[in-house]
Amino acid sequence: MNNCRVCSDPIKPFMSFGPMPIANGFLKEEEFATEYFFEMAVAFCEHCGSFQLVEQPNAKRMFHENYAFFSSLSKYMQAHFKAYADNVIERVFKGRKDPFVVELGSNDGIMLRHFKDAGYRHLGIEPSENVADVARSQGIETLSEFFNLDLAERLVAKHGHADAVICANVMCHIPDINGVAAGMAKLLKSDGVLMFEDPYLGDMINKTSYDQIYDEHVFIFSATSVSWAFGQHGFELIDVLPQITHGGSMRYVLAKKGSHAVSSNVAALLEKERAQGLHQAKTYVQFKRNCEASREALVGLLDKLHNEGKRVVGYGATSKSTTVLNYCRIRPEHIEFISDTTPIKQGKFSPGVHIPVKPYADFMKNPPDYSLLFAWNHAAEIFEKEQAFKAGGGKWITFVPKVEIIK
Ligand code: JHZ
Ligand code: SAH
Ligand code: ZN
Repeated sequence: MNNCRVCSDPIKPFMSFGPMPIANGFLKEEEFATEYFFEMAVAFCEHCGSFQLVEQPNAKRMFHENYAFFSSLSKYMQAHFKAYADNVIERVFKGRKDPFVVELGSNDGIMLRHFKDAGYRHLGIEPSENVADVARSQGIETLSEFFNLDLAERLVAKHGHADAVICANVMCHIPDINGVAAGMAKLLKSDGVLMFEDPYLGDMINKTSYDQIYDEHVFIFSATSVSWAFGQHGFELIDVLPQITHGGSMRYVLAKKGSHAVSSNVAALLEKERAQGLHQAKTYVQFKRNCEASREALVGLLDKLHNEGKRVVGYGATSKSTTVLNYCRIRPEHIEFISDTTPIKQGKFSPGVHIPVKPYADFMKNPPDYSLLFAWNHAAEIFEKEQAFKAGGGKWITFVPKVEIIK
């Protein structure tokens, strides 16, 4: 029996994606034999509305000195995090004397650099040493530790309380959400603000974007579940701001109960989630069916192209692609290689199914007939860059919201 990480009620999985490797565990041939797998099953808690993995691998297996995801590789995400930093400065810092901001999962400093450049007191908490080193080399204050209640207490003793705690694509990675929320309550000033954004459950359900589910994403949040989880620790949701990043995200703004005015956006979103049925088990039964249909369509298309002798290459060795490749059991005969701009992924093999990952230059040199867009969340940026591929007769395949060859 498993219990909900938020409210402790018993939970049971409604679906399993099968054995999964570490999503960012790109590996060498000699490491194939000892590759780690876990059973990737998901559950929905009807009591508090949280969507979560049943089992998550240990954090140190995922986040370490060879972490493969570097935030700053997307130009669009750079612009997004400049706007996020501006939003924090405008909303929280105005009228405060010498404000202090802490960011969890600050990675290579993509957001924190704007606070540093503007001369604000800042601190990044980033356990993956290699990405943290990139930030440190640019003068961005960064501590390589996992955030938890104990660290929150040490931070207060050393730096005092924070005016703002911010994160993006981090909160949904941490299994001990009650420890983190208690840590936030310790770390923030009584009128401090917590802002975080993560892939949004409503979008994942609408788009059947099941590839948001992988080892790192222990939760897929909704306003309902965030409000429940943080409500237990004296917080209330004071605003919600939808984002288009990562295929549909939500930025949650929280503060200690009664300290800030609550926007009408909150009640409106909670109502919208009920109307969408995010609180009902039957929504997830349908989601499972949609995932199965998506898998069948993608495998059918790749088999057909393979039989026709077409060359297919994957675009973007994303974390998400690990779920798609392993759940659909896609093999190297379907996809020649995956093109990716991240040096640490290149020359290695994709987790589980072992498709070679090659530098972007290889895609340019010998463009395939079809390119399977694993980085579909970056489609606008990629299509702008790849006009020559299309002009030369190349075709894009996507699988979100449905499997299709893009006309
Ligand atoms: P991208 C990661 O997810 C992991 P991933 C993590 N769990 C999370 O939540 C989000 O990030 C924030 C490459 N690329 O952003 C670079 C190109 O090759 O979709 C990356 O390897 N060419 C923390 O891994 C990958 O694609 C390009 O033009 O799913 C993109 O990964 C562009 C734009 C990207 O995140
Ligand atoms: N915020 C960036 C990076 C997201 S990647 C962006 O949106 O692009 C997720 C990051 O969270 C990783 O760099 C990982 O090392 C970090 N992380 C994981 N667990 C953490 C924890 N308990 N505390 C702080 N950071 C954590
Ligand atoms: Zn629960």
